[in-house]
Amino acid sequence: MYVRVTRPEEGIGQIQLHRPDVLNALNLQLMEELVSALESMDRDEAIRCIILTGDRRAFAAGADIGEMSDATAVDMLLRDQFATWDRIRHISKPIIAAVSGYALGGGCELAMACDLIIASETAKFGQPEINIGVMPGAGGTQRLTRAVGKARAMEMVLTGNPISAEEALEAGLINRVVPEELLLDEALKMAREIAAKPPVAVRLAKKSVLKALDTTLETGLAYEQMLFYFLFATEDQREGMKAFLEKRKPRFRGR
Ligand code: CO8
Repeated sequence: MYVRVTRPEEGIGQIQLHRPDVLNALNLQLMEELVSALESMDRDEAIRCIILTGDRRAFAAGADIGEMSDATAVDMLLRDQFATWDRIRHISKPIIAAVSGYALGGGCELAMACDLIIASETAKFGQPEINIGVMPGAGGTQRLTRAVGKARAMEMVLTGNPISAEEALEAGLINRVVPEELLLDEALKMAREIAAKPPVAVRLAKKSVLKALDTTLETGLAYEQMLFYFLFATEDQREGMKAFLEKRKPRFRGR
């Protein structure tokens, strides 16, 4: 197994990439295991937020170069690895990437496919594919550009040079930077906070924010309004607003 699945606390699922010999290079098997684990947590009502992490040296140093080096275009097409990657987009629960060390190529793209990124001071984010004769293929030209803007994305993709955690923070790619030893604590803290919120509202709010990256303002606003109305069909809306008025803590049930 190349992923380790745990439940560090009630309501929180954690997946650790575990191919340390090759800096968690993302081969076909690892990706399949990862996406299956994400989907199984997505189906599990007891889990409300997911943490995805690597180890101290690497979140992931990219797709497995050995696995791709001899492939032809037709091999790649038939392998259709992106079908697996695309399944990550359909995970409805928030995923927090806790990144230490290298997040390069597919590793950076994987972090960007998550909803929030917390990095240790040692993290490095980059799209070095240009150095091995290709270009990003799993969102590196699209999500990165949306996150950091054209100037910085263009520089990262064309030079292949990585940026530090501090630079990534300043560019708006990630949410926060913490000392390495506090990385998982900080991810857990954020996950705990999200896990305490009403799950249906969390799920639809995630969907709506992602929609903003994908559509016009008019369509996005209409989409947001529909989801907002829908939440008035939930018990948690009643409970949340009633609790506020009664000056007590709400008890959300995910219904
Ligand atoms: N693939 C396979 N093996 C890798 C990878 C990788 N991406 N990265 C590191 N490794 C292996 C090394 O070969 C080495 O193995 P061994 O010990 O057997 O020689 C081991 O991990 C340790 O690596 P290094 O000795 O190189 O460690 P250093 O600390 O000297 O360097 C670096 C670390 C800078 C991260 C360096 O390993 C490196 O440059 N790695 C490659 C980074 C890269 O180019 N990533 C992009 C890959 S392409 C990609 O991600 C495209 C994504 C498209 C979507 C995916 C679906 C197809």
